[in-house]
Amino acid sequence: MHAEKTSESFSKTSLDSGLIRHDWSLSEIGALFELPFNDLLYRAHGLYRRFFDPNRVQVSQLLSIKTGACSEDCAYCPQSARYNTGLETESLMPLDEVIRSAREARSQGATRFCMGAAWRSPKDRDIDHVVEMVKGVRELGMETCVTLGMLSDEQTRRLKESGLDYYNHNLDTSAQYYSEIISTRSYQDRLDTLKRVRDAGINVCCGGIVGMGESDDDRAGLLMELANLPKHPESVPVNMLVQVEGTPLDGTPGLDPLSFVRTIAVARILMPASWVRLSAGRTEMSDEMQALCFFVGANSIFYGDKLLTTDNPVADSDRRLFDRLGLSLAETGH
Ligand code: SAM
Ligand code: DTB
Ligand code: SF4
Repeated sequence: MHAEKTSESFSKTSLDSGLIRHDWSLSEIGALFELPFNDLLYRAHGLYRRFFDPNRVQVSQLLSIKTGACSEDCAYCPQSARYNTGLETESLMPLDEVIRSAREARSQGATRFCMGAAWRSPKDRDIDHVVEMVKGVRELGMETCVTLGMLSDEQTRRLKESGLDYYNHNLDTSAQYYSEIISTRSYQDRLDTLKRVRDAGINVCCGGIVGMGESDDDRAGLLMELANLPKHPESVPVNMLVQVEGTPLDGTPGLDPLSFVRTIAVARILMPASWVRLSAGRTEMSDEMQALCFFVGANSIFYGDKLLTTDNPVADSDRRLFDRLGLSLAETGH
């Protein structure tokens, strides 16, 4: 697969600023979710075409640079020290291993390398190491993203200075449902970190997880929070819960695949110029379901056989899927 810059004519000149709104109400979003399926698909796809080439998908690769033993209690997460998931913990990965992994990801077609650490928040000396990783990956000509938990002003400034392109920090769910999932940090803590990242001039990658037993209103509420941020996140990862044995959410009844497709479609309508990523959970999705997600506006995926600690479709099967759907690789050009 061959990466090409997304054409300006798709991403900029046809941009109709009236379609970029930050004042969505829950009832308006609820009404979108309740549209007849075909009407929703038609609306999302039409808007998608105004902002993007619908046949190009951006590809990011993840690497866990510090694994497990996390102090937080996120009920979905295999890396929390509170749950017995059998995960092997690993301390911060040496720089040369990170660079080797990024080089390998680049050779497979990934254009962005996302490094994740199982921290509540990094220590200042951790940032020294992450800065070196960001610089090294950038030297390979890849976009960089890190997800390290909550940041202080000074840490955010240092990451910006290192040349970091994106910071991933998810809201995870609606403000209402949040306390069912996490008790060790608040929704406001997350919004504060997002504001720091935005104010520092780093691109924001922010989304959430569905399939955690939340209601339709909660999915609408999550998308409302994202769309009503002062600026839409440049990247919006929509994760389907990966159920991991030992976590409190293991055994949660699965979400109807068509409700997942609806969530992607509504995300596309609310944030028409953002890159919407079909993120965790693809190993449980059929090719047909993923094809529908690409149709309604998903235009980014995680590539490679591992997410952070759980499985992802192998690169070969994604290449076959892209070929069958006539999709090719895009770069975001932010
Ligand atoms: N520890 C940092 C934090 O929480 O901000 C960064 C890493 S954390 C693993 C990054 C994100 O991965 C979480 O916010 C969550 O949205 C997602 N995630 C974690 N476990 C998941 C799971 N089992 N299924 C789907 N998404 C998951
Ligand atoms: C995001 O929204 N999803 C990614 C990335 N951002 C860091 C993480 C998914 C993790 C899935 C569970 C695991 O592999 O540990
Ligand atoms: Fe820790 Fe992040 Fe997992 Fe929460 S999501 S337990 S903060 S690694």
